[in-house]
Amino acid sequence: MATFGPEPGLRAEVPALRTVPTLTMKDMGMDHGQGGMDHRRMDHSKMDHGAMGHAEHGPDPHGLSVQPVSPESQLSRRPGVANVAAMPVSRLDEAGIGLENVPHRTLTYADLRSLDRNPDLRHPGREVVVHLTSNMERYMWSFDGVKFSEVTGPIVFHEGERVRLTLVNNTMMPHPIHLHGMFFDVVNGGGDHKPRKHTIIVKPGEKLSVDISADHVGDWAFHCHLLYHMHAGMMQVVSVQPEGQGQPQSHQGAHH
Ligand SMILES: [Cu+2]
Repeated sequence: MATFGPEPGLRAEVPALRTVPTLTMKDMGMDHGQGGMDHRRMDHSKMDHGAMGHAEHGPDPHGLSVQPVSPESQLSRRPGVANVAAMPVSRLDEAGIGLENVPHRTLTYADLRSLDRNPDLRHPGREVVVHLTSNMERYMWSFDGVKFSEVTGPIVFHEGERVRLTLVNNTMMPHPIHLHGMFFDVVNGGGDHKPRKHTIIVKPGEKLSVDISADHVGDWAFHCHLLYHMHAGMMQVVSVQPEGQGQPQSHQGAHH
């Protein structure tokens, strides 16, 4: 045992370990019974299209065109995907696994506000959905069930667009997801003072969104910041393509 301190010889009482947390159905994205903001966001009318069909198809309530990088019908067939969360929920108002019943106050992502007004207040023009996927028994980690060494192309953003990135965690671990080069404006109810982050932890069974201003042209690393997961393949390239290249943003909604 070792003690860190500002001078040699200092000793302190070793704090008691927290109780080892037990994961639940909610951590498998199978929450059915709990109330809160999550259920108001569900579209029950589309549930019978199968797992996550409600999230993937057609315009969302804000009129965004939703563009899953990989439809969930393909997801579940991939060997790197042991579980597809049937009912992913927002967990922004939870402190995290193991902190549910601690006696002290805990801060959550829902509590965070930016001190400054957000620089880009546009509503996103489209939504890109990325699934966090795993087969833990085989130590396979990926986005959309495809490890980085096997992806066929980058996730494309267009210069100047405001894009909503929605992350769905189908695994039973929290993942700190990191994008280089641009901020995540966390969609947490903060209005024009959303917290701005480079890395956001997505809890098991959680679905969350961040808005991004794609204002830096180039190829940017996008990966889980647990580096073992990154090395196993939970990594992609976000390619911000210059204006005038590829499909202009204003036309994208027309194809849906
Ligand atoms: Cu990870």
